[in-house]
Amino acid sequence: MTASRPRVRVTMAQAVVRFLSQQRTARDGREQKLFGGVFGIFGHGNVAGIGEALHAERRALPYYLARNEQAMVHIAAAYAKMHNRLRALACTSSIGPGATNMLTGAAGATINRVPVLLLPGDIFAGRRPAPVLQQLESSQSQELSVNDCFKPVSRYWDRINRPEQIITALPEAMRVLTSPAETGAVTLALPQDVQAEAYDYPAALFEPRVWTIARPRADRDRLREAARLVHASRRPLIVAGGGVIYSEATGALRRFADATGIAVGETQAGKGALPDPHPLSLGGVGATGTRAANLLARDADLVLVVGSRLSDFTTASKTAFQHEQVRFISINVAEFDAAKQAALPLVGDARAILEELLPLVAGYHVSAEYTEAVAASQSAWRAEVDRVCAGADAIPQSLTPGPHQSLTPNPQSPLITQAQVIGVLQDTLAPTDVVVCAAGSLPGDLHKLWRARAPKGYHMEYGYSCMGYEIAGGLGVKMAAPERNVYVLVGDGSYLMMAQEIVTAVQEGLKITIVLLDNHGFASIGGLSEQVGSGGFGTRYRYRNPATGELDGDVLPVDLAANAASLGARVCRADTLGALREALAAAKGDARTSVILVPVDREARVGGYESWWDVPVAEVSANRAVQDARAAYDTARLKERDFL
Ligand SMILES: Cc1ncc(C[n+]2csc(CCOP(=O)(O)OP(=O)(O)O)c2C)c(N)n1
Ligand SMILES: [Mg+2]
Repeated sequence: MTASRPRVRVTMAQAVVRFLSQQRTARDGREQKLFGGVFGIFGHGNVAGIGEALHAERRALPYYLARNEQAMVHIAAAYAKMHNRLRALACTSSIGPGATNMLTGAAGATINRVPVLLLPGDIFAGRRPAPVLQQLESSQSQELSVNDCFKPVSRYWDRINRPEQIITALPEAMRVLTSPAETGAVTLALPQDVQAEAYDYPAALFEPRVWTIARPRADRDRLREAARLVHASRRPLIVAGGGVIYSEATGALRRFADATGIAVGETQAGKGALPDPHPLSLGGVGATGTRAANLLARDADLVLVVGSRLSDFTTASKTAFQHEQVRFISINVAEFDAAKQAALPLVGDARAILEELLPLVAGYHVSAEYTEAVAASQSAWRAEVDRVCAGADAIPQSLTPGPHQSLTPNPQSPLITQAQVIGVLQDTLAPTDVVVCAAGSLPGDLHKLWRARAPKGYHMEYGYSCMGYEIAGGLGVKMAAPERNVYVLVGDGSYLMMAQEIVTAVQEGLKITIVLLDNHGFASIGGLSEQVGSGGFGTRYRYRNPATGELDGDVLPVDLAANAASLGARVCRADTLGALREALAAAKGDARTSVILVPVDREARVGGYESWWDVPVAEVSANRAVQDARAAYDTARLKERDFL
């Protein structure tokens, strides 16, 4: 009987590519192709197998060349995030360094719970020519390769040692990729000899297949218990995470907040869950939160968490919630996340559960006093944002000018502050525009100051906060939403880690606008270093004059504008807010990718607001500043709670 079922003789790599081109996802009756394409960098580990297959199928599954394998995984992660995890990109690499370059991206995707499919080449399954170029050898096992490093950073990992293994491996890989609860990096290591091997695959493997994304509902008894907790609460707070946005639950959240009067604080991934302006929107919550959100969090007796992993930044290292009897209800598609902080777990889809909970809390509304307090703290916070964005915290520039003053053309006039730049962007950008960011001092400043006016306008990678994500991430966002203007906000440190994908933007005709905030160093970590008593050690650049051999200031003879121009970007420099506005207008009117270099003051930081972050300080040290920092740390840590 089996013999009569149609079979197709293709190589393993051809089978993988054909299969991927036929996968679709559907949610709420809307269907789309799962894979928007494949990014890749070829080497001997994938050029003949996957490379040949992609060439043959290039119309069904477009191929894109990137500059660095880490970056291509960031591109894929940003693409999937922008598509609310309904679409993805695959990434193919050679064996060895090409593969391990993808590890950082894989970890980032898994931690952020966004789907990326990684197809690293692998050493010969047949082993005959071993050790091949770039092969890791082990005296204990011939089974090991560098691709084993992907295991802890992948939600599904497999190595295809025989061509027929993909018949079961590929559906499993798709199940995990398209599961909102399990998704992350999925790695299929493809030995280079097996990629090229032919097999009689069942034709059914290449039929179109639709993966429906369900909206699972919560347990009824738990829902009733949750409603009881809401009814009994006097000072509740909603913490909205990325799950609200992925589930397209922003409308349901707004209806829930409007009906109950409960105010909403947002995590980094959840920013825009209750778009600004809204009378119950408190902005960011936690270590980089607003005073408005953090004061309400401090006194909340009930916290309704929706779609959040409750990272240390969200909980201010478990100091954010100080009410003695505080209870948590956690709506999350992953049971693992829903159970955190001893929450009453409502496991399932954010939108479905908010909709089901709403009628059960009918008749409940917070007190008039609560509503007034929220309104007052919201307007006080708005005033504070305006004050900070107007440059109120600007202080005279503190750079020690080196011999390269030409790079700091106007050392007499004070540098503008990062907060002022954020203020200009806030005024200039349309609600549908997207800001993309990941690491440095920008994420904290944006979490506090940015008013997200639409759910997909704020794209922050803050699960891994990976320096170098920004420009690559901007490309992924642009590929997912070509109709939007994409603004990448990046510090000089992050830029120098991974600027090369500007070339990929130029190659693909993808327009992004990169606002490069240059403060000559790692200002965020510099601030942290000062806080822990180490005086900013190792976080400033230093310039050793080759003529004298002496250290000579901390402005390097490095021209980031020329660097960006050399990569093909249209570049301009903005030293003043007026110049920044002009540069943004010019960038908008130009079809090319632009880099706007903005020198900013390193020391003019946006402060913290009723928040803390647990970074342990040396318990013993000869340094007085460290001793003082440790004493302050010991006091602050007393606020850390165990939620059992
Ligand atoms: C890949 C990576 N390495 C190290 C870090 C730790 N880190 C966080 S922010 C930062 C400095 C970022 O410098 P820059 O981009 O110039 O931003 P700034 O702090 O000056 O605002 C470092 C080293 C990180 N987040 N990611
Ligand atoms: Mg910097």
